[in-house]
Amino acid sequence: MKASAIAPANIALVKYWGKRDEELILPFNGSISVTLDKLFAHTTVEFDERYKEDILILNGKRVEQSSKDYQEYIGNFLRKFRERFGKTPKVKIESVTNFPTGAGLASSAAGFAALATAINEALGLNLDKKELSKLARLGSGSATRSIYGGFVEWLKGERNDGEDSYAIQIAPPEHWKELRMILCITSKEEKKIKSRAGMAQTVRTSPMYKCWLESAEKDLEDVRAGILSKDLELVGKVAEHNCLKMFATMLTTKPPIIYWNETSIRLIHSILEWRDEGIKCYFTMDAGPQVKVICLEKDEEKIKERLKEIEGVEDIIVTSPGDGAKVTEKHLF
Ligand code: 2P0
Repeated sequence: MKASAIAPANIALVKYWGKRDEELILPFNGSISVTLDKLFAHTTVEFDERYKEDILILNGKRVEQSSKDYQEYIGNFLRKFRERFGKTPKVKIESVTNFPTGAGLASSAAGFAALATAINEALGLNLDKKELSKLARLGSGSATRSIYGGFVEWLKGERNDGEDSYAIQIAPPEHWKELRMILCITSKEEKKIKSRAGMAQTVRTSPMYKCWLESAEKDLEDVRAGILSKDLELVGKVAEHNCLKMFATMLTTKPPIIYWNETSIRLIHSILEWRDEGIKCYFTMDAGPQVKVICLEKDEEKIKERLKEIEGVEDIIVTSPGDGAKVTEKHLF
């Protein structure tokens, strides 16, 4: 009852921000993302009677069951998993990521997509991708989308039991392989407010939240169409506006949530200036200070060179659309 999986991070073009059900992790609005080809979580699970308790080791460090992080994420997920699929022996989970966690780079998306995929294999559950995406969703909303490669939509669903809230693939990675998402790392520190708490606070207190929901369907429609017709301008403009609308809701919560740092702002201004010069580039950001530049392969080098010049940029990672979660024979223990 041991298996391993590798799953990618994803970056949303139309964001998920706000839950209609916190237990089942059901969103108020649908979202669309690109699965990345360079950021991964690699996870091994083993269910065995010899373990006296569930064990989690994240990037080489034991996460104690008594910690808030454990209880809110893994503990909660394992409880929901066992309620749904029945009692199992205790499990040892070891996971490593090849990028900083908790800094707005979709580590929970990659982590829970890898965990769901590894559990499915270890226990021989034979879940198809749709069911796997629902299982990953019970761990973290954005993980729903990392099951698939390429361009992915998480359908919000209408039902209270969440059975119609899962991911579908809009197009495989090969459909638009020239698309680039350049990740500009402006800080590797863990953020102070996790997405989970941030979005709950937003739903509760931001007067802008209802505006956010009003335009979600239109943004989804435009980005879906833009992906299918490979229209960078349409996808870029709508993604950028969608991101800024999400930040408008964050900034207007009580107390305010401000994920940006000075380098984030510097990058935003630069990208807007470069666009005025005629370079086709757009930005998006998530619950953290990193800025992601959306562009095409032909402009990648030019933009990368300019990004290197910006004060405060610690690292630049160029990503393309990549594959979804998959089982691997390589075990971590
Ligand atoms: C997204 N984010 O669509 C949005 C944009 C952050 C900003 O999904 O509570 O870690 O585990 O469901 O998935 C981050 O939220 O939150 C996220 P939970 P999650 O990518």
